Amino acid sequence: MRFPPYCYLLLFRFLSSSTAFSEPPFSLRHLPATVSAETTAPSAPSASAPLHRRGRSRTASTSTTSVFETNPLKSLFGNVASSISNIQQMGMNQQSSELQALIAQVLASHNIGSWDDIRSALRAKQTPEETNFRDNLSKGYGKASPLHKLRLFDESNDENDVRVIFYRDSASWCPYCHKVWMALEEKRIPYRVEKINMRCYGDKPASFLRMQPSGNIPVAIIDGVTYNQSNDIMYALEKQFPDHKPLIPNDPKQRMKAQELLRLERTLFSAWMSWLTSRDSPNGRLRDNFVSVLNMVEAELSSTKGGFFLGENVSLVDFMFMPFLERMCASMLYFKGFLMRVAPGERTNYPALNRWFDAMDTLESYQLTKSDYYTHCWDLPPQLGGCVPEAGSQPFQNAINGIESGSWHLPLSPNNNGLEPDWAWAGDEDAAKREAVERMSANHEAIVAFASRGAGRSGFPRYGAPLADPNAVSNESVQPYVDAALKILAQKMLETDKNSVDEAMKELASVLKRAGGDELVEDVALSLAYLRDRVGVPRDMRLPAARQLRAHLNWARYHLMM
Ligand SMILES: N[C@@H](CCC(=O)N[C@@H](CS)C(=O)NCC(=O)O)C(=O)O
Ligand SMILES: *[C@@H]1O[C@H](CO)[C@@H](O)[C@H](O)[C@H]1NC(C)=O
Ligand SMILES: *[C@@H]1O[C@H](CO)[C@@H](O)[C@H](O)[C@H]1NC(C)=O
Ligand SMILES: *[C@@H]1O[C@H](CO)[C@@H](O)[C@H](O)[C@H]1NC(C)=O
Ligand SMILES: *[C@@H]1O[C@H](CO)[C@@H](O)[C@H](O)[C@H]1NC(C)=O
Repeated sequence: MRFPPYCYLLLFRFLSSSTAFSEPPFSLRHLPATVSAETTAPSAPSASAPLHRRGRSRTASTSTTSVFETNPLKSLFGNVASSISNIQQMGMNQQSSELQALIAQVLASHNIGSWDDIRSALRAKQTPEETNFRDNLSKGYGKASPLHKLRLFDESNDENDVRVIFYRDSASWCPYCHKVWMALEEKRIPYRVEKINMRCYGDKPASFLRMQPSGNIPVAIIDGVTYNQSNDIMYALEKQFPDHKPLIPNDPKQRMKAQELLRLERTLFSAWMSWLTSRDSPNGRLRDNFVSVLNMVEAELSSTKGGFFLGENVSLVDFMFMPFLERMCASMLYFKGFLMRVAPGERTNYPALNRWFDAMDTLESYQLTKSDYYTHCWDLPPQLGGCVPEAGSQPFQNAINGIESGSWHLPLSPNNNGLEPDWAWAGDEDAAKREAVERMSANHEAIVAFASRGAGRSGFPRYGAPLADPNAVSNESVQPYVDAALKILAQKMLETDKNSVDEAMKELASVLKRAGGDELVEDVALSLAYLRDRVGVPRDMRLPAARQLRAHLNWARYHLMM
């Protein structure tokens, strides 16, 4: 069975939308959405955004909270309590500035300062590599990051050496961009990045459409020549950069083998697509077909010496398989309950495949581009026009969506309870928290405005990706409170004295509740959930940092709503 290229299915579906761009929080570009795990766990990502305020039931109340009454630190800010009753009689502006003064007092009483203070505290804990991150980013140096716009690798290159402009998708969702990105990094070819939206979450600049009328990504301009297909780009890089690490073997026998494996890759792709996008027949024909092709891949990998498809050296074949195998691991588990990659030490029918994943995990070129299951399970359906969940997959969906305890709740369970291996190479828990605080504090204004869409309005027109809503309207009135909650959260991620930070969050809740009732507290909590569901990997941060941030956002919501 032949399938149209991945992503291709929806090509014409969103052609007519045209809207203004929205500001992205973490990266300097768009923040398209991923998902919600909030309301009911949707059995499959649907086009409706689970989390926006319209239709939500609200219970307005200004009653005193018991938390406030029983707060052990009450005396510390007793004057806060007494001033609140007056606030309710004030005009809107005065009310919010009074409230903000009270919140400032809460923060000050727990030694929580400005975002600049948070960055100083972060700096004191960073490793030298972390401290240089932003500086190297602007120069194009250091370990690769999705935030690089210019990539020079190190001082041996300067801007005049750049011969490649690489157009890839803003959200790092597109598998065809993924393989080109890894090849550029593995070969250490200097390049410049232009981020282009996919149709399912935004619009494309006219200048890009003039160059590539189909709108498809990736595109690369190499020495002034435009290449508009991922494979053409990969082969052009091999040809035009002979002094860089070769990804195509010289040996004719190995070349033949590579051709054969690339055909197998397409066969696997088709088997995956067929099953993922349909309900299997009662006799499990689609599953059987997928498993039999996967077994062929397993056999190939178990017959090579060394971790990669062609043996000890990584090649183009590995980079062609990787984007799809990564997406298979995520989607087959989520939609079909079919586990391909296991946690270290677990039994599997695919030991060679698991060794290959481990080998790929050692490559910086892969580490940089690696996504997580959650991001993929919500980025695939809009690209494919839907994926079909099968009976029995619900528990896996819950675990991936962060609903299961320990998946996005503190303390985090290792390897998400065995379903998704941790990224040991990304450092320990504290490193993960520092990464999350670094990304938040570097772009806090945009992040706060973005999160506060959770208490605002959804936009028009809508886009295909669930919760990608570039025209959504942020609720400005909750922004100062969301900002305060995120500062407390950042402090918690850096802090050793956790009790004080927990108290700070409870006191914030009390003050908000006194002044604005349950509705205000709920709006702040909704904003935090909105952000939680839209942390994308690798676009915003790596998986360990994303899990920490998602779990700390849940911690904050818990203390607010308690
Ligand atoms: N055969 C093309 C396929 C590229 C492709 O299908 N790209 C998709 C994204 S994965 C695309 O740009 N779709 C338009 C869009 O989503 O905006 C290649 O290998 O480069
Ligand atoms: C910054 O880049 C230089 C040059 O590549 C490198 O020596 C240094 O380790 C990098 N620092 C970080 C934080 O990556
Ligand atoms: C790529 O460019 C060629 C030549 O300009 C054009 O014919 C083709 O339609 C383009 N392909 C895509 C996918 O845009
Ligand atoms: C792997 O790459 C190294 C370094 O480029 C090379 O010396 C070696 O011969 C390669 N191995 C194989 C099996 O091609
Ligand atoms: C913004 O949030 C405030 C505070 O909760 C709420 O009263 C108001 O209705 C919200 N505005 C919009 C446009 O949703």
